[in-house]
Formats: sequence, C-alpha cells, structure tokens
Amino acid sequence: NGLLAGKNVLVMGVANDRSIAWAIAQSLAAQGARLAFTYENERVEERVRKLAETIPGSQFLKCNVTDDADIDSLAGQLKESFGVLHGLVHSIAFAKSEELDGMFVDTSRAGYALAQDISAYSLTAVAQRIYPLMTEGGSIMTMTYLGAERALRNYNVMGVAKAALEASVRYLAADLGQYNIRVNAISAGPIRTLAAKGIKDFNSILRQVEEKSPLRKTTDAAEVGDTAMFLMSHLSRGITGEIIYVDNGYNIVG
Ligand code: 0WD
Repeated sequence: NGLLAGKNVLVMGVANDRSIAWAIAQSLAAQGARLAFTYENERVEERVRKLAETIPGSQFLKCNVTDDADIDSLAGQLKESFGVLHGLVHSIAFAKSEELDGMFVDTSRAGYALAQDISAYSLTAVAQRIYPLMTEGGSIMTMTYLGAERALRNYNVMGVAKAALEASVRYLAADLGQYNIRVNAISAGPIRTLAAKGIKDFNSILRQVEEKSPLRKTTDAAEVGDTAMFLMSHLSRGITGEIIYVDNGYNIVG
C-alpha cells in the first residue's frame, strides 16, 4: 500500500538520525517503498545498521563513493537482491572544514578536488552504474543548496561543488530521459545536521531564515522528506532536470 508500493529505492547518505537522508527514508517507507541503505565506512556502520533495522525489509550495504570498486559492488548486490531499481536518493557531500571558513580564494587544489569528487562527481559515478537496473523507468534525486547560485559566506568550495552537482542533474536528465529515468535536485534551506556543523556561523544563518523567509520558519528535514517522496513517485512524472526549493521560500527574498 502507498504511493511507492512495489518500488525499490536506494538511499545514500544516512550518517545518523538527523541526516536529511534519514528523514527522506521515513517519508519513502511511509508510502510503502522497499529501501536499501548505504553507509560510508566502519565508523558509521553500527549507527546506520541500527537505523536501517527499524525499517522492516530494508537492506544495508557499504559504499564509499570515492571508490569505484565499492560502487561496482553496490550495483552488483542491488541487481541480485532487488533486480529492478526504481529510485536513487543521493544525499552525500563533503569538504574539509578548513575550506569552509575564510576566503574562497584560498581554496587548495586538493580541497577543491575532494569536494568535487564526493559532493558532485559521486552522483554521476553512482548513476552510471545503477541506471541499467532502472528497467521500468526511475527517479534519481540529490541534495543541493542556495550556495550553488550565490556566493554565501563560508560555503566557499562547497558552493562550487553544488554548482557542478546542479549542472550534472541537467546533463544526467538529458541523457537518461530516453529510458524514462528522471533526475532532479532538492535545494533545501539550512537544517542542523552533522554536515551543517562544518559551516561556520550556522546559528546566524538559521536566524536569518526565520526572520526573512516568507513562511517565517526554518526548514524541517521532514519537509524535504515529503518532497523527495513526491519526486520518487508517479506524481512527479512530468518533472526532470529541475532544482526544487524546499526552503520555506527563502530563495525568493533572502
Ligand atoms: O543544511 C543542511 N544540512 C543542508 C544540506 C542544506 C542543503 C543541502 N544539504 C545537503 C548536503 O550538502 C548533503 O549533500 O544534503 C545532503 C545531506 O546532508 P546532511 O543530511 O545535512 O548531512 P549528514 O547527516 O552529515 O550526511 C552527509 C553524509 C555523510 O556524513 P558525514 O557527516 O559523516 O560526512 O554524506 C555521507 C556521509 O554519510 N558521505 C559519504 N558517503 C559515502 N562516501 C562520503 C563518502 N565518501 N562522504 C560523506
């Protein structure tokens, strides 16, 4: 039962119960989706396993997105277990904390490459291996932020990576549309998660959103989860290559 009954969805990027990917998983499970979760490494394995186990029937697989062999093996395991895949939720990003402070002009070559690799290229690396499993059509989505379009203080190298990610969404959508696979991104307002801890002055960002956003509140991860559910469902069948804002309207005024 539910809008996603009979759909198999891969969810990447749960680190803990505050992760946006976890809120998305809740919304997908509530509509009957069967889920597979990935975890990055042994450090988070137990935590993610405990969360995954609270959703009956879900799977749990290792995948560090910087490692092609990991992604190959992930695709192989999904082919065995699910056979057909209907959805991919990509909710992964990383930059060194020293690159998220001070001036963008100081970004190192290694820091730039790492942020691009994990935060932008990983979407393409995963998509190229899992789209062949989407034999009944599919929906791919990723997470982005306003810093892709505007030079927001301290977001720096991550803003450049998100710009590449948003462009990747359009190119992937253009490529995969012929297979009835849609590719979109949610641009979320700021949410207090592990990743947000790396952003300096996060509290003042939240306060600004509360004051200025049309709906006068900050973004709740569950709001992102429900939009992700819509993107994974048949209801969004006419939408691809889009960046959808779930930010209580902040981007139109802020
Ligand atoms: O305000 C926010 N929190 C917003 C986040 C606003 C708008 C967008 N986003 C984006 C983030 O940039 C990211 O793309 O949403 C996505 C999810 O972020 P999150 O839920 O805020 O953060 P978190 O719970 O930390 O999940 C990101 C996870 C990593 O966690 P940690 O903190 O351990 O790095 O991405 C995963 C990891 O689980 N990750 C990786 N997964 C596989 N391979 C890798 C990797 N190499 N690196 C990071």
